[in-house]
Amino acid sequence: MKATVVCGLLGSGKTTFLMEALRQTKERAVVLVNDFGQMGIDGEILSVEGVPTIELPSGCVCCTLRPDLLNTLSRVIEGTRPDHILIEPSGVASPSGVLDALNDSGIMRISVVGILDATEFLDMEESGMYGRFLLDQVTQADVLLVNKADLAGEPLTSRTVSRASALNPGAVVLPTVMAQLAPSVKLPFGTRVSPLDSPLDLPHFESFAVRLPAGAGLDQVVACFEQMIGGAYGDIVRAKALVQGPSKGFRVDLASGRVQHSGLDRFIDAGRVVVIGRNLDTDGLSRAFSP
Ligand SMILES: Nc1nc2c(ncn2[C@@H]2O[C@H](COP(=O)(O)OP(=O)(O)OP(=O)(O)O)[C@@H](O)[C@H]2O)c(=O)[nH]1
Ligand SMILES: [Mg+2]
Repeated sequence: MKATVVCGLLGSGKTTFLMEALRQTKERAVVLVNDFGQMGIDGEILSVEGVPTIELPSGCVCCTLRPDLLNTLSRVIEGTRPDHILIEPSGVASPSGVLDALNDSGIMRISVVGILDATEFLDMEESGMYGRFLLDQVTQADVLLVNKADLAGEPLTSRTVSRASALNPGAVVLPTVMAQLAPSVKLPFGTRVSPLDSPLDLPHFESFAVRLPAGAGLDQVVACFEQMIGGAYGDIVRAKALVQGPSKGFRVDLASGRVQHSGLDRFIDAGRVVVIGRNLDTDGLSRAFSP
């Protein structure tokens, strides 16, 4: 049995990578996903691919949820015995913390995919805003995807690839669009010793989550997310929603400072919105998404 840990900051493209990887694989796979925020969204998006997906409760798998991660792993290992366990920690988990927890799981073959958002990685590093936490995202990866190359453009993507290679000379570093790896790129699997010598400071964000009222439309959610980019409702770094349209569900994302939406080719269980950031105007958000 082997495990892949897919790391990256909020909205960098972790779920996008998993969807493509799951489409390509013929292995018996199970996904463990740990969304930031009280209402999971990624689990439902991933289950569209027909792969068993287990949502870990809200919290961080590298610290407070460590026992939940280990219990879930042992249930999966003893129960369905898949070939491959793919883990998407939340965008505020430290890869070292997750690897440290995996050390106790008995899984010997582990690969870490790190996803960097090419539109913002260099600015973030220069600002020092995430300190050692950001460095950990880069240095623990076996394969680093410098993602969103289409949005960043060639010069910025190349500079980000160079910087990532300098920070982690042992990693395979590749520019990607939609976190898509060529099938010829094989992930390396090996044992990983615990890299944690001292705990990392994790970024702290607030989150707001709400069920959408029946009849809430895609246009309303998109408009509200657009206002967030303009500074409404607080300092928002990530927002995501599942919205039921007349004949199918839609996902709406605010990431990398832009709003995108796409159809899901199926109905969704319950429309919901999750907003992540600082200084959130929760009253304003409640009003914006009320009937
Ligand atoms: N244009 C563009 N959009 C991308 C790319 N990769 C991902 N996205 C979009 O970015 C948004 C966030 O992608 P996700 O895969 O959900 O990101 P994530 O890291 O799983 O997000 P969290 O789990 O919330 O931290 C979605 O709207 C994706 O379609 C890319 O290479 N180019
Ligand atoms: Mg995700």
